[in-house]
Amino acid sequence: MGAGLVPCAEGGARVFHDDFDGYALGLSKTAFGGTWSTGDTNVDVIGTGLWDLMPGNGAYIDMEGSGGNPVGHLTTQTLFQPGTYCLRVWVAGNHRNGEPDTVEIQLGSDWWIVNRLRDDPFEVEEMRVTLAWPSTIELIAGGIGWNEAGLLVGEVELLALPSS
Ligand SMILES: [Ca+2]
Ligand SMILES: [Ca+2]
Ligand SMILES: [Ca+2]
Repeated sequence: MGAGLVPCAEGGARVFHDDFDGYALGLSKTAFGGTWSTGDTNVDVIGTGLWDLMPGNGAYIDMEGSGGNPVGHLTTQTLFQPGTYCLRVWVAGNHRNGEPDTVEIQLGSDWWIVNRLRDDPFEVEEMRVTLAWPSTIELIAGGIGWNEAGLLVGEVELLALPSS
């Protein structure tokens, strides 16, 4: 089940961060320099100079890619070890149409579904997660009517929290 939005404690050591600015812009991207895998899906890396729907955010992800199987599914290639974490993901509306897109965020046995309206700016979602076994972060496009215009993901951050 979804763990719900339990606010994270302040502090913690950053163990993962990606603002997507380090990748070349392009449509139907499947290669992320060993940081993410996309399975048999693709996503778009857009931003300054290519479909810049949210100026001022460098590069970011359109979770519905282009052509092929554009229902994006990003998985970190890093396994995070058992412990307590704060996962933060910045998500914005698709900025193109009014269809109800979502992105499902998973870490270990916890998951939650993020909704955004078309014109919503990047806003952070955060969740405190305790991992019982090594796990990846996964971001999965969802909603109705996959039309190659998905929610936008601007940044992902994982903080390791002190065990209490
Ligand atoms: Ca960025
Ligand atoms: Ca797209
Ligand atoms: Ca869509």
